[in-house]
Formats: sequence, C-alpha cells, structure tokens
Amino acid sequence: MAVERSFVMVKPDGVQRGLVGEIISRLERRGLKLVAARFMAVSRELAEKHYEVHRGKPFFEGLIRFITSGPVMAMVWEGPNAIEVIRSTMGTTNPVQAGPGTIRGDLAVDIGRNLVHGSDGPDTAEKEIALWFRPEDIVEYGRAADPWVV
Ligand code: RTP
Ligand code: MG
Repeated sequence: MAVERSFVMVKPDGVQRGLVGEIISRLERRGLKLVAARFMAVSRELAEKHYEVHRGKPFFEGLIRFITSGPVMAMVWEGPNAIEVIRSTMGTTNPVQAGPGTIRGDLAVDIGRNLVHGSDGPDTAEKEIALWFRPEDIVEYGRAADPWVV
C-alpha cells in the first residue's frame, strides 16, 4: 500500500456555497490527513498552468473564468492510495453520473460547477502540488489516528 499525496481544491462554487467544511470533513472522515492548506484567490496565470492539458478544448475559457471567479481552498492531502481514494470520494467529473455518497453525487448537478478538484494520477499530483505549494508549506506530522486507519 503506497502512501500518496494529492492536490485537492475546493473550487469557487464550493466556497460560495459554504461547503468548504463539508468537503474537508468528508476527506478527514475517510481517514486522509491534511498536510497543507491555503485559502486564496487564483490568478489567470496559475489557473491556465493548472488546467494546461485542457487548453484548446471548448470548455477551457469558461473553466478558467470559473476557477478565477472567487477564492478557492487549495490543499494537499496524504494517505494510503490517496489519489484514487480522493477521486472516488469526489465522484465522477460529471455530477449527473456521480454516485450517491460521493461529494459530487450528493452536492452537485452540473459538470461546470462540480465543487472540487483532485489530482488524477501520481505524475499530475506531483506537478500540481509543486505548482500550488512551496515544499516548506507541506507539514509532516504523525496523528494519533494513523495506526487506527491503516
Ligand atoms: P478536475 O480536473 O477539475 O478535478 O476535474 P476532473 O479531473 O474530474 O475533470 P477534467 O477532465 O480534468 O476536467 C476539468 C474540469 O473541466 C470542466 N469540464 N467541463 N464538457 C464540459 O463542459 C467539461 N468537461 C470538463 C469540469 O469542471 C472539470 O472538473
Ligand atoms: Mg482533472
């Protein structure tokens, strides 16, 4: 079992709807550990770098406008298989297909307003963490709960 880190962001819709705590709570209750967090406005430059793979797609411009439209909660979460665990906790990209019990399946209905981002693989996780955080912003610590989770 690999301990991984993933970049997670509560998107502007999640902040505006008052769901930051709900989303953090679901990840905490799953057993994952928060190791970095930054509540921040997103510049166009940062947004374009983050979503570089989508440049040229029809939804790119709208996506950049959306993600820069208000503050986000940027975080790094750690845990066994954290990347896949977070993706499954979030639910599918389009909330219409997301299963009940997932963040998107319970709390969202629109693909362009799907509340949360989580890295989709180890390479993107590493890139995204380096894009949003400095190495010294990531806190290494043990928790009393750790041996009870794994
Ligand atoms: P994210 O990167 O935001 O975590 O979402 P994801 O991996 O589940 O989905 P991805 O394919 O990376 O798409 C990034 C975001 O772009 C918006 N999108 N809109 N057809 C569309 O209108 C469309 N497709 C994607 C979504 O908000 C998606 O989260
Ligand atoms: Mg993605």
